[in-house]
Amino acid sequence: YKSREIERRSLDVDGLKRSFLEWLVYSVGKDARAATRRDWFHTVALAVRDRLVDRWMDTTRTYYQQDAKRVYYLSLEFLIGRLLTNSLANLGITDQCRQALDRIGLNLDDVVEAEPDAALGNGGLGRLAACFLDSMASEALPGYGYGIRYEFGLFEQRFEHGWQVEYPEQWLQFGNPWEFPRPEVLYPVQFYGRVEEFRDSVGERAYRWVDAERVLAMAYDTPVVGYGGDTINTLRLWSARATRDFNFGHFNDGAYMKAVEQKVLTENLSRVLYPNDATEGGKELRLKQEYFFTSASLQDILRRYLQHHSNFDSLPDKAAIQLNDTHPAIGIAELMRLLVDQHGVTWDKAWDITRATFSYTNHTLLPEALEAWPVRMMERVLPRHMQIIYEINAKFLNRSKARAAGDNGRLSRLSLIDERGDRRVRMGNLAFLGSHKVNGVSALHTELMKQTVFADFHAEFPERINNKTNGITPRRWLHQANQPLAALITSRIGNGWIKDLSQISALAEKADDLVFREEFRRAKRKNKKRLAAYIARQTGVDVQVDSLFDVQVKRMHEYKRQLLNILQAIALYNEMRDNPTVSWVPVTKIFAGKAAPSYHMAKLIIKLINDVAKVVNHDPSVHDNLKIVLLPNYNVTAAEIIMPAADLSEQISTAGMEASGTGNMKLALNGALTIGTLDGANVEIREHVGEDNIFIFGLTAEEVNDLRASGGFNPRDVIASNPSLKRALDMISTGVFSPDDPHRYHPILQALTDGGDHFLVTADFSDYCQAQQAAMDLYRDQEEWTRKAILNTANMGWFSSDRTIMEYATEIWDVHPVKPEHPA
Ligand code: 26V
Repeated sequence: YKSREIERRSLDVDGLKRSFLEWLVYSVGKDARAATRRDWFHTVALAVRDRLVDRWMDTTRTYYQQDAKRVYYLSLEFLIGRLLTNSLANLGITDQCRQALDRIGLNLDDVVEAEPDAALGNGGLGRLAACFLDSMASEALPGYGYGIRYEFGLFEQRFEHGWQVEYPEQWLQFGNPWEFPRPEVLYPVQFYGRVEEFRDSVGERAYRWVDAERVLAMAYDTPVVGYGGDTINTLRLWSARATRDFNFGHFNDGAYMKAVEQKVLTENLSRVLYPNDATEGGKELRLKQEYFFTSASLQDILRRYLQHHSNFDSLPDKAAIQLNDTHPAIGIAELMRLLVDQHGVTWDKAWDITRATFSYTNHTLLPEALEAWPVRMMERVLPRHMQIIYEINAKFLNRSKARAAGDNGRLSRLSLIDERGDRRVRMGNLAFLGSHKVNGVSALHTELMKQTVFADFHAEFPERINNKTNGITPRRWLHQANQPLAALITSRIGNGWIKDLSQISALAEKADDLVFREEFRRAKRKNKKRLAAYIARQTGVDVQVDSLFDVQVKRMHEYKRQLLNILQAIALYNEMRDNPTVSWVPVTKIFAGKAAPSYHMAKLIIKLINDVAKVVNHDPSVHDNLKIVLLPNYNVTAAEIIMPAADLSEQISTAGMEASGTGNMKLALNGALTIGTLDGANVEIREHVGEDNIFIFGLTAEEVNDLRASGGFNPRDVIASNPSLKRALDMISTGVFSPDDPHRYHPILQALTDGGDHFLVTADFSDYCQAQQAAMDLYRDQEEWTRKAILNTANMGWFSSDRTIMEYATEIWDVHPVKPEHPA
């Protein structure tokens, strides 16, 4: 028995191999001859999981014993992707595992491919949460992620006749070896009902929420392995369960079937991730999801706190709760409710505790993405919370009245309730008011927060807004995803950069080293070959490995301007056809990204890219000098293949609209040069890599603002004065790319002309084309290009999410590293 226990922890090749064979038989229930690739994945994952458990428990126990201050990252999304490569690399047993599998006649890379991609998020916000989990564990910070265990992650995207079609993403279909169900960690969460007033024991007015419906939240824990494997934190995801009343109630007259039906409906709460990252306003199920996971998480946090404490005075010294956007902002009202209604804390004290505990990150300024729940709905679904929000609002506006000095516009803008039209609760205002710190995710975005959405709040609380520029984990995005480059870097500067990315700056001096450049190119070429094979498999298009890989990968959104990119591609296509004897730099335009299922314009842009690609890719007159591909089903796993292979990184949003971007960081770290606007973190990337090593174009945020304000922009004039733009648009409007339906793109053309071109595609077109030309010209000079690419990689150290997370830890959370203690 004892030796078996040791075997479970063994990290050497023999021990791993024995574990694999044992797991395959006794847990997966297959013999080696019958085992599928998926069986082997489950086998290896379970055996690797064994190697985490002791250290996971040591970590948790140490936090408990030291009563350490914890940080709780509340997020409706965690885009974690696959975990096998990640766990092996962070444990440092990739080679041993590869050899052990080798001895069984298996290839680790094939086994890895059988893991589904955990896509519990839409895009940047969800992936940021996953990078933060990795960084918290790697920095030994006592950090917990809290979210929802969606049964269906972000939809699977396929193209049918060039149109996006959505399919359910059934990532749990074959079981999830990484999660530990905790059927005993169960909290009730209520909805609907009404509020009753009563007198408490000392005769004070008090309230209770009665006649509500109950749902249970059940925990599933996933270990989060830090680099080196010493700290292993927890991601706790909640799943909706019907209460036992449904299971064991007695039923008359066929009520049994009804009850079971009700059970299914209740459990729909955690069924599916909302696939929209802009508007889902007014969807009751979405509000219920938000409250469901927030309430369960807060109950869990208070339970943990109460193990060591008998009152709530020191809650802010023991718990920091970070709101990832406003999605969990209802938590502010919920903590007030728990403290005041359930634990008898006075209102003022509860409010001080709440504000000292919460902080809030804003991720977008897009008005349509700012959550505002109809008061009527909130009253019905969460009646007690609505009351609490009114109370918070009344106290706040009362206090502000003096300072507002008759400026009623200001007061109505500060209000938690938007009184225009149907009344709505402004969740951003609630999050701001209930937090001691509020942050933006890049320097520019934070500045714009102060000037726009939160201008009035900023005047009221000038210390509250601060910046925390986003980052990415170098473990997943360089060490694991780009093994050729990672190995090259380590061969020159050692492996300290994996844990401390600032060390990567030592590469800068290698930029002039011809041998190093050659090896850098070789690594890039290897990655490009891998991507080319992937493209061929996914789309059937053959691309030239030595062409310039020009990459735009991100959600499909008008503000991200995939349209600008495809228009430039059409213009380039025309130039190539007009001048067939010129020796063109071969270009491969690579797009990938999902559109929200209800976002018709974004879906039409997808169809346009596919239509243009079809024409261009089949036109012999461009001699393979231009290929366009739109890869289906962009997700974390696809990104891991794409990022290392890019030469040029497209970050071309309308200035002022992209809060930060994080794909921009992944691409630059992997040695792509950026072509971009001065938007989001592009501004800071330029500062770090140097303006000679980036292609900046277009209107600035200020110019965009002025242009829109003056109303003095006529896209028709711009189009008329730019023949190549006019020609590209004429080709679209005359059906060159859609002969079967020449009017298909009318909505796009309309938006760019009569629609006023809100995203300033036409305004930035000419400058963008010039920047593209500069990039192509530079690409001819492979030495110079490589030099700049190396300088990009070398100067991206600051964009590690380790840096970001330590800034949160010291400037917002006051949370400190805790080294796990391992019993002898
Ligand atoms: C909003 C909504 C609205 C209701 C429906 C569901 C839903 C889901 C997600 C969102 C959040 C959108 C905000 C977002 O993802 N922002 C991105 O955050 C990244 C990390 O900070 C940042 O790099 C991107 O620039 C920003 O667009």
